[in-house]
Amino acid sequence: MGQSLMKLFFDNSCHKEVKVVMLGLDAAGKTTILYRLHVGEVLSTVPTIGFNVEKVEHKNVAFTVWDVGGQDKLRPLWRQYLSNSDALIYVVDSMDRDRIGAAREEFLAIVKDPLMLNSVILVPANK
Ligand SMILES: Nc1nc2c(ncn2[C@@H]2O[C@H](COP(=O)(O)OP(=O)(O)O)[C@@H](O)[C@H]2O)c(=O)[nH]1
Ligand SMILES: [Mg+2]
Repeated sequence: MGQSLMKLFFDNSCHKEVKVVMLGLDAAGKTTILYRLHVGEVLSTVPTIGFNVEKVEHKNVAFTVWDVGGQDKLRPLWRQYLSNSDALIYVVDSMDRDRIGAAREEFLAIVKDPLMLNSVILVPANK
């Protein structure tokens, strides 16, 4: 999946520095994906309070990836991370059928935001 993410960004961006924001409900797999991209392995994770941020270098492009906590009380803070972002990775846990509606609502709210106007959007169905 890492390779396909990189390909998407290369096809859509001519920046040398790319800001990527990763959102999605808690436990969707955002932090797992971040560290899979950053260190190339799956690490064990704990629920993210606040955010994790890592730089991922690939072919002279520096991706700064912001992984933002997804618990319901943290979701109102998501839009604060959107300014100057080039891409949104909205991670969905495709096995979490009970919350697929909530994941959809949060996604629709975030993509309506004017700060998203110039952003590439990727929605991986995880797990
Ligand atoms: N089976 C499976 N488990 C996953 C996958 N991605 C993440 N997880 C597990 O789901 C839980 C939540 O993952 P985490 O990355 O912390 O989710 P986050 O809250 O979105 O950051 C952890 O126990 C992960 O090991 C996946 O692709 N498949
Ligand atoms: Mg997390």
